[in-house]
Amino acid sequence: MIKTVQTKPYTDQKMGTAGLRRKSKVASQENYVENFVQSIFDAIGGVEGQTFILGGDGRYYNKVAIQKILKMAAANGMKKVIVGQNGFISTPTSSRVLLKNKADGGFVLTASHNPGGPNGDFGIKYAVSTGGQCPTSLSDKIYANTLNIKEYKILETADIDLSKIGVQKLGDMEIEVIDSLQDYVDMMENIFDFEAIKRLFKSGFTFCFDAMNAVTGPYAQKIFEDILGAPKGSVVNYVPMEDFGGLHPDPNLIYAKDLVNLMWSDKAPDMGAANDGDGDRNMILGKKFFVTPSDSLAILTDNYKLIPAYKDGIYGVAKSAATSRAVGRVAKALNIGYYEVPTGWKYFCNLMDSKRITFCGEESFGTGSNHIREKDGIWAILFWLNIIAETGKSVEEITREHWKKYGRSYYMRNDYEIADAELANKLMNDLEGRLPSLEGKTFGAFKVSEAKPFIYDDPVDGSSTKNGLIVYFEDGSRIVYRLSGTGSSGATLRVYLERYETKSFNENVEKYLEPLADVSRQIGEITERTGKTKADLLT
Ligand code: G16
Repeated sequence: MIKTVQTKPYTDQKMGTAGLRRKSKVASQENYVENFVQSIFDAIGGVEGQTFILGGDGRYYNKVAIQKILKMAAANGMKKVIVGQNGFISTPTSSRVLLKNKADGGFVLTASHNPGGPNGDFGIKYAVSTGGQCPTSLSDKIYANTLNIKEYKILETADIDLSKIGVQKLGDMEIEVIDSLQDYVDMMENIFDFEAIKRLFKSGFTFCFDAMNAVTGPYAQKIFEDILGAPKGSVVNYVPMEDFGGLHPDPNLIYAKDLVNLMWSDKAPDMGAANDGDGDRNMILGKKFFVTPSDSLAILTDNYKLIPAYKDGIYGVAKSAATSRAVGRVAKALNIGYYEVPTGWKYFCNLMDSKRITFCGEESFGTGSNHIREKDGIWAILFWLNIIAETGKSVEEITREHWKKYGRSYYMRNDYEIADAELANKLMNDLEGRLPSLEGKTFGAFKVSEAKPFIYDDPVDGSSTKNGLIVYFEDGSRIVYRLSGTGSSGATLRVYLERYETKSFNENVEKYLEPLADVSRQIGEITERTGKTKADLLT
């Protein structure tokens, strides 16, 4: 029976950089998920006759929310929902399944790289029919709906069994439970040279993939171990858990600690890699060697000819403004299009749809191509394995050769956790006001050449977005300031530092960037306003 439930609005359901992310305790309040989902259905003019994709990264509250969404979809007249078996689907796979089935939309229940569990975070990523996250114009409409919502519709029925592959009915709606792994594997086989990678593993190449107890474990075991022949045990932390076994599933040098320790030990395999909660982020490591995501994007782009799916040519490449400019140098050398966009994968999607770019990436450990409309962690790792298989060179050799050819962008992100979001907003607003007065001023060894907000005019839909503030220096260095859009409480001030070198390659990145970090605190008045003399997290 369809039930119309009276509800009261929540005022905090505005989406951030990638959907809605909140503490699990907040998201599990009465009608919280229901309000948000009904607001989406209403914002797109109802979902009657539509098909959606549904699944999540397996974190706490996924199971409950999936059942709610299925029952609401049925009550709102949806025709069909395609669900990952047991409710699991990675973000890249969801985008793939959405595009393949020409579906109208999709939900991935995840807070991405944020911790999970009752005391962790929960989230909902909402994608539209293009396979990418919903545009800002639509998320604004959804937010307005959440502020005015009075009722939602839900089917009163028992929970649905999502363990068996196949089709079942919920009221008049069809639910198809799929093996999302197979779909994803087929796609990867069509992009990369699996035979070459198999030969690489056969020759004794060693590898460790840390799934961080999150959604990509089963994908990784199947692809790397079962199909490509990496030795059993190469994939670790492969069982998805509701709280990620206490891990913070963010693939960086700080949170993927066990993998980092292994790669810096005498037992290090030839390559190490990790993904995040929902499988769209990646980290690449060699023996005692870290590849920054910015360099990784540049290296993949420079080697596109080695990959079967791209060997005949690529359109162009894009990066977020905060990402280092390494890939810009490659784009120039290859004479392909090059774009800088605000932070957020959705900004790449128009460029992909209009065939302006093939590859894109961000400093926040996201890399991808136009095979889907999300970043793709396993794709990036397979790309590296394919390059290694073709060149016979190690992760470190490939990266050092790249620096030799193009010079090196020394790059780091400094994060300051600021509990009082108001204080953080004021810091940014005041800094923006001071930008014009900075031009021509000298801070230590750095003279400001230009200082301005980053403004992106989308060449496809004509929209204009402001995201972050950039200070350029005469020696080619840069500082970018912006507030994170993926936190669940307070604010995180991100300060991105970049210096460019063509000759001697100083190995201690943190030390080399320290003078610029000092300047960033001075210019941003960070210490004065927050009391912090150094960042809480360096990545
Ligand atoms: C999300 C977006 C990314 C973006 C990142 C930035 O990643 O999908 O495009 O780069 O957020 O986060 P912040 O605003 O905190 O810097 P994910 O992996 O969390 O979905």
